[in-house]
Amino acid sequence: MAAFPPSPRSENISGEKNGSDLIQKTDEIHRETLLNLPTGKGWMTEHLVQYQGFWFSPNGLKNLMWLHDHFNPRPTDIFLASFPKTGTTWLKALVFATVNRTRHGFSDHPLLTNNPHVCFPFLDAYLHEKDPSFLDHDGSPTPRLLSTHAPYALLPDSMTANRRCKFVYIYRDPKDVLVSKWHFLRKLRPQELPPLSLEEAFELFCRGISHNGPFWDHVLGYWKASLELPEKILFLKYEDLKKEPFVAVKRIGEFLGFPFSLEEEREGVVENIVKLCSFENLSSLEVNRTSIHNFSTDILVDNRHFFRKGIVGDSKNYLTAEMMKRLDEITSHKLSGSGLLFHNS
Ligand code: PAP
Repeated sequence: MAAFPPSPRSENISGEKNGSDLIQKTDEIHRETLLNLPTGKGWMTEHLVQYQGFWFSPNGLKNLMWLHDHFNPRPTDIFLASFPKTGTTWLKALVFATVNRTRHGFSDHPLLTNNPHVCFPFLDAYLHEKDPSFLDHDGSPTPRLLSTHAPYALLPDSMTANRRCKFVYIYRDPKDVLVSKWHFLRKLRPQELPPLSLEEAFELFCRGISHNGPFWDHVLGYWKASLELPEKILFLKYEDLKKEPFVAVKRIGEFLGFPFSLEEEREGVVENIVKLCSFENLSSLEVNRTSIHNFSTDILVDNRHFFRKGIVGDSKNYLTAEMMKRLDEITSHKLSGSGLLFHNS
């Protein structure tokens, strides 16, 4: 599917060396698209823009355009896809630890001194500021682990049509997603903008005006693709990971082509991964309590903000019964007939 208007950028600029030239030219090419889009109220920026039914921050959409223009997936790439605040940080840690378990010992593991977002970079938060060739020359071991919040329908064909690249997707009860997102973005919202109340955030979320939203369309896009391509997309639920993390880790290993041997299971390797990546462990590490993650020049996040409570059902402490009911109704309506359920039990 052609998600973005064709542009001559790849042919014209691929030979140029200077990253800022590349950025400027891509900006010029896409400026018209960006200027003419519908806008809605932003959570962290003044507004979000709507493109092909989905909402993005203006820079978020530019990043997606960059992905289309410059990203060359490798057949061995592993992508983690998610709607924001559905468990990305946790799943990054679990996948990184699973795939690289023969490279790193548990006593001096990279996840003990690096936030999971460092070990497993975001595609969408880097490209528009950098010479994209950094992805091809970063020396990262195979398989590359890369993540995206982009909706499935707007990913470049090179990522979706390549049968060998694998995706792991995580979803979560939207009531908890909304509350998690509101807490998180409230901390990142610039002081120049008036605060965003939970009631306002709720209305925006229900109307789908949320980064990479509507939430339900995002989930359904990956859900349908996972039904069509079960060997390419593993569909996971945050609540299931909380309930049975050992089962989830074994499934992840099997799906990605790194199955756990009986010997590894006997030696407790799965347990060690689950323990290493647990909320209690990750959130107590020095790096996740005191350091800052630099996604781009305009997005700096205290690592501790990625670890709030990490529990199921916290939304009931913030949303009224009426709000919960309305969100549940939207969810049942949107997902009816899809075969996807959101029960937490
Ligand atoms: P992102 O989109 O900004 O990367 P993401 O990691 O998807 O955020 O979601 C953050 C949520 O996952 C937080 O949920 P909460 O606000 O309801 O608490 C965060 O606490 C939770 N989380 C982070 N790490 C873990 C973990 N190891 N286990 C369980 N939940 C976790």
